[in-house]
Amino acid sequence: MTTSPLRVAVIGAGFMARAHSHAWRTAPRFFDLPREPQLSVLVSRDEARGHTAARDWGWESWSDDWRTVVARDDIDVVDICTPGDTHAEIAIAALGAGKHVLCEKPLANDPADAADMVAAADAAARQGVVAMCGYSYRRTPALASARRLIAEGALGTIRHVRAQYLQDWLSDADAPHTWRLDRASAGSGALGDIGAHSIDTAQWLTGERIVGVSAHLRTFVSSRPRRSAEVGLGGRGDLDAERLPVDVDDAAAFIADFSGGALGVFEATRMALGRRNANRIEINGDRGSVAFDFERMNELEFYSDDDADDRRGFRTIQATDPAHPYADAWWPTGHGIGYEHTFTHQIVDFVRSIDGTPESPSFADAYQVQRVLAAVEESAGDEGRRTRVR
Ligand code: SOE
Repeated sequence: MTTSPLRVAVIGAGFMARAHSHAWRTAPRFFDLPREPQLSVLVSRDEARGHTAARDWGWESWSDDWRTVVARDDIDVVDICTPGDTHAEIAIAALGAGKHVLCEKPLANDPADAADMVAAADAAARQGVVAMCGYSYRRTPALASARRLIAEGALGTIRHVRAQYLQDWLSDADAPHTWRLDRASAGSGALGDIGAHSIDTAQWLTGERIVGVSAHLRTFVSSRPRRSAEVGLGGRGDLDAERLPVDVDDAAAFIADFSGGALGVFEATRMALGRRNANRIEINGDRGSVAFDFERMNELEFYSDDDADDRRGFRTIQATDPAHPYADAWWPTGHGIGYEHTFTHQIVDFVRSIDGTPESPSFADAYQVQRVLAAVEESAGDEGRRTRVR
């Protein structure tokens, strides 16, 4: 085992780069890692932002040129936290230069780019290089436990998958425009931004693939004020500012056929007032059910039909118990973890995959999600016609 530090470059200086920066710093402090991450360089096109982000988030240096950085001999990992339209170019260059790559979701903006990324990852894998996609919710202890229950057969044959990802940061028609509302940058709207998480989670939990969909997409607000300052999600734009067109979906709804015969119902929206980050999934089998809501991320609801007649009912499993994946590294039972911990767990798994544990989700797994997203768009463009995932 090598003990040399893992020299990391993060590309981006937004919300996700911040979450990843925190995770890179925290992971080695709470988990045993085969290699110690070194926060070498943060890359941002914006000088002021790059400087500040690098300083505040603990990076040794800042650069405005990702091409130079991914070619450097003293960088081992490239962590891509930029909008989707840049993922393929950066990832393919980094993998070609022999760097391990962690890439934010969705993998790309369309299946063609994602396929090119899979090819680059396959070629790099032959040299021992790892490529992983950042579907961070897989690292929620309660969901990882749900997966274990399903794999053990506790739910029996899966019949229903009911997934909703509900946010409300775009409910205000004057919330400012962002790259997440621009098709060229983001690929799609709620569908690719948050629906992609639900698709990944559902396929990963059940071990089944979505093979067909019937979908509707809706855009409720077709223009928004240009943002005057860098804000987080939502807020209110300047009403005197120029309005920019929104060319992505605000909401997506689709029915899905799973490879094992299960029936899925999916909904993704950033306009469900009062639902801030309700990433929910319920799965029903012929022996039991699980239900999860990220707004109560430390709990998992479980129903078992094997229970005695007078005990039947959903029980709430406390996923903070050390028996759950990742949980033993943190606080005493009941003390809870939050959103940022999922990213810390993602870094732990990524670093361990560099040391030989198979990466998950691989670029190939993320490509499958991309194909489902494409099928949803195709179906919605054809009035919801049932469409095969190709
Ligand atoms: C915005 O909808 C967003 O930041 C997503 O892009 C993330 O993937 C999700 O984790 C939280 O919400």
